[in-house]
Amino acid sequence: MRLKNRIGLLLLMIMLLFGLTGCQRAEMSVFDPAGPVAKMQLSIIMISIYIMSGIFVVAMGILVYVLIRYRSRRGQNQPPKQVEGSWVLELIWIVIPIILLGILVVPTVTSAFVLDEKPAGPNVLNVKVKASQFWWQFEYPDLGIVTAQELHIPTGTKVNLQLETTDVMHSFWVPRLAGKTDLIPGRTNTMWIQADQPGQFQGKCAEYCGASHGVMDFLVVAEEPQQFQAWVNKMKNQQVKPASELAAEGEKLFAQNCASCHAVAGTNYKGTLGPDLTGFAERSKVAGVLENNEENLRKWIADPAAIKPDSKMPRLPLNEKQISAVTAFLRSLK
Ligand code: HEC
Ligand SMILES: [Cu+2]
Repeated sequence: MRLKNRIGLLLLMIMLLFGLTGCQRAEMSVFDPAGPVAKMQLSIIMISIYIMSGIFVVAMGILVYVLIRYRSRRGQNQPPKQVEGSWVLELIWIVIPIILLGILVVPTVTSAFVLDEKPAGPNVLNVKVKASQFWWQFEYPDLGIVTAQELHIPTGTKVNLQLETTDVMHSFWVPRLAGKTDLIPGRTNTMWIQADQPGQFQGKCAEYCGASHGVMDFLVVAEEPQQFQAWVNKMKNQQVKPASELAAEGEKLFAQNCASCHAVAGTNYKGTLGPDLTGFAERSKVAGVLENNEENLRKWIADPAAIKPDSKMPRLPLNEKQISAVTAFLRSLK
């Protein structure tokens, strides 16, 4: 091999190695399922991986055998014996794929039916998921709660999701809980998820939807049923009392500048163009991507598009002091 080619090959291998390091992010791995839906889907993935690995090994084995056995040798100028129209060979490579496809089809179709069935019964939680560029709303119609970016669910419970979009196509994907389902303008798709253990599961929009598609993140927060109930009670009985003079000042600014788009339970701010901010201080992220602390919240309010390009939240004409006040108000929403 030429030196140039060798260097090229080496670089390619290093690149492939970097590719593998991507597998480290276990929080987004379908190979680490945390509920029955993801487990069922993983088992189908594993069957196809086993089948494909088997085919790969056999095909490569035959290839290597043929390469060695029939390679041209010194002093030999006749081509090897040619095979044509062999019934036996033809049958072998028709029948084997049919068998393999059969092995794949049975569990795939069975699981498709199981997953398609809408869970019913008193113990099922219903959630309406509404996606907008570039955020997620979660509404619990039976509980009278609306929240955003963080979907709270009780463990061991089937959660029925009704998926809708207010603008373009998006896709709801929480790799550790279930495969993707698209949200399509003008229609309602459904899926269900369940988390077996408490934990936080990273979700992502998986259908390109605009400049900030890559940061259209959300979290599924699975809690023990009692803890979930405590969260529900808290969300339903919000009493908004600004904790300080600064926060009270912030509330006034909020009413003037923000309430046309944002709602807060327990107040008369009812905007719906942006995420519901009830209990905002308890969320772990700002806009689904930044850690929820004072500094990041200020950054977000000062210039949303710097964090999420083309964000539908405008940059408002607030000075530093006013941003401090609004930030103090939002941080008092517990
Ligand atoms: C024109 C409507 C509009 C106005 C006015 C508006 N926002 Fe927003 N806001 C949005 C939208 C839309 C988003 C979601 C952006 C995204 O994540 O892409 C958002 C997101 C947010 C978030 C992140 C919420 C979350 O769930 O993490 C905060 C906090 C916020 N806005 C605060 C404010 C404050 C404070 C004001 C007033 C100073 C304000 N907004 C004014 C539309 C608006
Ligand atoms: Cu998207």
